[in-house]
Amino acid sequence: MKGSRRDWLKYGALAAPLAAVGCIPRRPEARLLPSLAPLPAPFETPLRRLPVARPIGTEGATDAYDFIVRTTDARILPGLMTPIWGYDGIFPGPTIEARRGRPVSLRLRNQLPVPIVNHLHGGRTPPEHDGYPTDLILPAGGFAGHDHYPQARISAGEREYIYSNDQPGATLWYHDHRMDFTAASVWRGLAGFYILRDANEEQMPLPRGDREIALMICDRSFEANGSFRYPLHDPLLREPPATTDSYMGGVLGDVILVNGTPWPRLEVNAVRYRFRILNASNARRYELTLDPIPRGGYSFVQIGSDGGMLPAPAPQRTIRIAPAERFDVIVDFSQFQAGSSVRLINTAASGSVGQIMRFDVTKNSRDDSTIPSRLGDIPNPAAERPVTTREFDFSFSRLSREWLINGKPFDPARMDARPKLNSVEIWRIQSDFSHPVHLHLVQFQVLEHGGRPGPFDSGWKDTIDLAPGEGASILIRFDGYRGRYVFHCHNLEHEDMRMMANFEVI
Ligand SMILES: [Cu+2]
Repeated sequence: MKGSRRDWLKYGALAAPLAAVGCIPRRPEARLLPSLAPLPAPFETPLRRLPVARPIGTEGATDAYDFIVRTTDARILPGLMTPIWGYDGIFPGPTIEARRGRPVSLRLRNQLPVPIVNHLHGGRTPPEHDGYPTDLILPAGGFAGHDHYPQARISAGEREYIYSNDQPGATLWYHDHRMDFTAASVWRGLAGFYILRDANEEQMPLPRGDREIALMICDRSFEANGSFRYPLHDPLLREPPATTDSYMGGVLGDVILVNGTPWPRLEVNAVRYRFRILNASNARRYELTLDPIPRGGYSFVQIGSDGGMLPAPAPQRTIRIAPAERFDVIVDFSQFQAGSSVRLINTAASGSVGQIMRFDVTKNSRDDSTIPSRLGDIPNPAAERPVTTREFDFSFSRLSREWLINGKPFDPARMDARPKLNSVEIWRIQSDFSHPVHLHLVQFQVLEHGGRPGPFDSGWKDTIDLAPGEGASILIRFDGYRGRYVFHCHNLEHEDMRMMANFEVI
C-alpha cells in the first residue's frame, strides 16, 4: 500500500495544478439532484409499518416466498403518483422474517422491462445464490438491451434463490445488484428488509412487537409529475452507463423517505423502542441524532450493527451511517415529556435533508423491557491467526474517469483475491475519497479505522465507510462457502462505474 499511496500523492500533486488550469477533470463529488415537484411538508404522514411477507409454503424446514417484481404506481407525494419498481409491487419490498437455521427460498418473477439480480446484503450465501452482478434474471417479456458479460449466468423470466440463514440474527436487506445498473434500479425501488432472528436475541427482554420497528432511510428526487427523478444516461436502462457523467460521483436527493414516506411522524408511548435503521440511499451519509438530545447526552443505545448484536450496549450521542450500513438501536422515550415531540435529524446536512422524521410522545406507559449488559458473542480478534494481509486502494482515475480498486476497473473475468476457506486474513483498505466498502459473504471485525478503533465499528460489520484519504484494517474469516463473490464500494454510482472486484474462496 505504501507504494500506491506514494503514487497517489504524486499524481495528486501533479493533478492539482493541471486541474486548476482545466486539463484534468476533478474527482467528481456526489451531487444534489433537485426535485422539480414541490416538496411536501414534513411530519404530516404517519410512518408506514412495512408489511411482512407470508411464505407461500413450507417444504421441509424451508420457508418459500414468491415475489413478482413489477412496476406499480405508489402514492409518495401528496396528489401525485410515482411509478416504482417493486418486489411484489411495493417499495420498500415486503419484509422477509427469517430464523437462524431455517433456510429461505425466494423465487423472483421478473415482470420489469430490464434484467434484475437479487443480493441478500450481509447474508452468508452460497455463491450461486449470492446475486453475482452478471447472474441476470431477464424480463419475462424478453430483453433487447445489453445482457452479454463474460461468464454471465442467465435465467429467463424467473429464478429461485436459497438463503441458508446459517449466521447470527441480524438486520439484513435485499436489493438489486444488476451489473452497471444497480444505482438506477435501487433508486426506483428495488430494496427490502430481511430480518434474521435467533434464539439468543429472542430470549432478551428487548422491546418487541409494535415497539420493534425497521426504518429504511433513503433520499430521492422527484420530477414535476411525481415520478422519481434520476440522471439517466439511457432512459430505458438498456445500455451502460446508466448514470450521466455529471452524476458519476453519486446522486443525492432532496426528499428523505423513511419506509417510503417523506419525513413521516410516529406516535410513541414514553417507553423504550427498538429501531433497526438501514441507510438504503445510493450515495448519502447521515449523522443521526435526536432533537432535543435527552438530558443524559445520548440519543441512542446501540445494540447491534450490520451483522448482529454488539458484545455490549453502546450509548451514542449521534450515529454516522453510510449507504448500506445498519444500526440496531434503542430509544428510550421516557426521557421526554408526554405530549412533546422529538425529531430525528441529520446533522450532516441542512435544509430539507437535515431532518428525517418526528416522534410524538403521546402518553406514559409501563415498560417491562430492559437492555441486557451482555448481548452478542464476538471473538477476540487478538486470538485470531491471520495468514496474510492484502491491500486494496479505492480511488478515482482522472484518465479513464472510472472508480477503481488497485487501479483496475471491475472485470468479471479477473480474480483479484483467492482466500482459503476457513482462513483468516487482514485486508488493509485505503481510500482517496468517501467510499463505503462492502464485502459479500463475510462479516468482519474492524481492527483500526483511521489509525484507531472507530466509534461505530464494534461488532460484526459487512460495510465500512472510509473518509477521504482514510485507511482501515479489517479482520476477515472466510467461512461458509467456496466460490466467487464480489467486494465493492456501496456508493451505488461508484459501484456501477466499476469500483468492484472479485474474490474467490478456495
Ligand atoms: Cu465509492
